Amino acid sequence: MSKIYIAVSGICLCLANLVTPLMASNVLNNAGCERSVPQGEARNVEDWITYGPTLCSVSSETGAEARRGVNYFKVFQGFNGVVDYSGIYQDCISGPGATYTADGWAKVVSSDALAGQNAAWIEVTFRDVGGTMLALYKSSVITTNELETRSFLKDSWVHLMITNQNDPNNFAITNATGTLVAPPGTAFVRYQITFQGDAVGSPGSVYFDDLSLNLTVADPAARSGNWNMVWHDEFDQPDGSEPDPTKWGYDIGDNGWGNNELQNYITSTNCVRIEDGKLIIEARQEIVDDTTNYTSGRLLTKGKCSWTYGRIEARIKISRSQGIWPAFWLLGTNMDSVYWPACGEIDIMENIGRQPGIIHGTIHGPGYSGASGIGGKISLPDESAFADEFHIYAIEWEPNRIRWFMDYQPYFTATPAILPAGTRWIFDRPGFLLLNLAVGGNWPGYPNGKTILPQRMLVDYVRVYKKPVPPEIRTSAPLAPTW
Ligand SMILES: [Ca+2]
Ligand SMILES: [Ca+2]
Repeated sequence: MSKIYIAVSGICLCLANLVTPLMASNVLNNAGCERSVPQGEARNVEDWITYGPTLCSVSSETGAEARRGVNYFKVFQGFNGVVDYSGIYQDCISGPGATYTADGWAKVVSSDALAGQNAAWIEVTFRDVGGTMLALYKSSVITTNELETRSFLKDSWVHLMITNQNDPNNFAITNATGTLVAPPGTAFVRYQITFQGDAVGSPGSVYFDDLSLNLTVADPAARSGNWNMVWHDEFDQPDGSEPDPTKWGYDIGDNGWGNNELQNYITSTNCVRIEDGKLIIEARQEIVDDTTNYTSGRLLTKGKCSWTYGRIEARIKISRSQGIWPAFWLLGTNMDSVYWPACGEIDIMENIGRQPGIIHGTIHGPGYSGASGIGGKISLPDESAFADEFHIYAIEWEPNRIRWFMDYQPYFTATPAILPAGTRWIFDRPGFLLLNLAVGGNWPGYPNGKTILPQRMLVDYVRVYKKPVPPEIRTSAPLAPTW
């Protein structure tokens, strides 16, 4: 590369101030209804799709009634004189063989208790790429009879387990199980809250909070469903090889890359090589004539491969130590004409050595770059170091939305709505991938007496997926009745 450009990453301006703990592999977004939804704003529940009669039937509420946090979902009927259904749902990519457990919490308050023939439940359905239901699991159904017999207590949160498997053709319960299995043909899984309103407009509402759909299977192929893998590198060349030159080029040099970094990026297999089916990027320290020099590697797909939208993931075992800065990220392909940050930057994974238990995901663009980048972060449940194990770092990038995942756990969502006033969403054009291991820099700080070198970042694979086309499952899948 002859052109020097500013590569960057800055401290996240974290919208979620707290590190998201990985408590379980809950694949739902906004599962506790906590994120930025104005009170009572019907049919606008972040990350959830609302359905039902046009009369307000789903809302996000704020108040002491919440089981956890300050917000919860409130669902009620459409009062339109016919039996109708309202609620919320969320679709998550899945694939045959994936298994889940699912549950949620519900509450009926005496002051607005379910009446008449109204009923509510939670269900999980596995669907093919066209939205057709292949398997159906439901919780017990909350009815007025259940309330009267006190099998469902009023005025307290009740745990609803999704354990009744139903025949998807006639909705009859076939068996009870805690394990929800995606059948052959599954493209996505839908977690849905349903309120069945009767034909006479009976009153009553049900609150929901702390919803979960927990992925329990370990097979990555099942998790990615039938998304089409459009590009990948498994790094399975012989030990000591350079990475595939048709996929990767090198950035080289010691110019500091705009962050006052210390390393000199080189092409030597000392710093970049294949070993045991992994890409190794190694940061090394060399002392020559009392001068400390650092060498490392920086790979990029610039000029070779680029993508707009899709799921982009890598399985990485990161480095550790003060002053070391591993990154897996994207830059816009128009960087040489519009420059950074106008080209846009999506940091899929960054870690700085002094925070061994925190991973950052961030976007940078005009008006929100460097230290003002917008992002989120996640830690492991026991706050152990990410360098201890391989983890899967991914984004799912769609028009007007990017979501970050660590081991399939979503932890941050960026949309145009969260950008600073007057700035633009620029993530609608192609980007190329970068993998690098920096030494020093404004954000991570610099190696000190505790820094251990060499350090390595091991990359088992990088994979890029596109959603099946058609259909776009979020918009075109019909809401199949399941009652
Ligand atoms: Ca909540
Ligand atoms: Ca591999």
